[in-house]
Amino acid sequence: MTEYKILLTGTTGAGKTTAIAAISETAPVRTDVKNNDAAFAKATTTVGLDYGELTLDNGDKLRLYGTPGQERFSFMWPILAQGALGIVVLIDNSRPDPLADLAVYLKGFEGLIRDAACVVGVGRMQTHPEPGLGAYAEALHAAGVLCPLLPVDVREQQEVLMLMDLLLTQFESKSQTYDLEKAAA
Ligand SMILES: Nc1nc2c(ncn2[C@@H]2O[C@H](COP(=O)(O)OP(=O)(O)O)[C@@H](O)[C@H]2O)c(=O)[nH]1
Ligand SMILES: [Mg+2]
Repeated sequence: MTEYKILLTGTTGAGKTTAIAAISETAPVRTDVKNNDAAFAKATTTVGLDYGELTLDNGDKLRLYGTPGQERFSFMWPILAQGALGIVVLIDNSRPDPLADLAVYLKGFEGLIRDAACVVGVGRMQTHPEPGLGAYAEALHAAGVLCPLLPVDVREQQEVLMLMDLLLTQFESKSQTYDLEKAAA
C-alpha cells in the first residue's frame, strides 16, 4: 500500500474545504474559524489546514491537505509541499482577477509543480464564464507549466474525483518515464 500526499490550494472561497469534504472517507478535519477579515464575505475562513483521506480501489491511500489560501500564509506553503505527490490549484472564476490568482499559486508552489504533478480546476464558470479556459491555457503555457486544466464544481464528488484521477495519471506516467529512462541507461 502506498500513501500519497496531495495538496489543494486556492484563494479563500475557491473550494478547498468543500472539495476535501466531498471525497474524504474520514470526517474531514477543518480548522475554519470565524472570519474577521472584512475583505471576505465568508462566515468562516481557513487559517490552518483541512485534512481528509481517500482509499483507492487498489488500497493506496490519498492524504488530502487543504492549504491556507491567503497569501499572508504563503510562508507555510513550502513546508506543506514537502513530500507531496501533487497539487490541485482551485480557482474561483468570480474573483476580480482569477488569472492573477493562478499566477500567485503557480509561483508559490513552483517547485512542487515542476517536480511533481499539478491540475488546475476552475470553479464557478457557470455563472462567471470569463476568463475562459483558453485564457488559462495560455497563462499556463506562458508560465511553462504543463498540467491538465478543467472546469470543476467542488460540490460534486465525481468532479473532485476527476481532479484526483488526473493527478494520479500524471504520476503514473512520470514514474513510467523514469523506468524507461532507467531501462535505457
Ligand atoms: N453557487 C455556487 N457555489 C459554489 C460553487 N463552487 C463552490 N461553491 C461554494 O463556494 C464555497 C467554497 O468555500 P470553501 O470550500 O470553504 O472554500 P475554501 O476557502 O477554499 O476552503 C462553498 O460554500 C461552496 O459550496 C459553484 O459553482 N456555485
Ligand atoms: Mg477552507
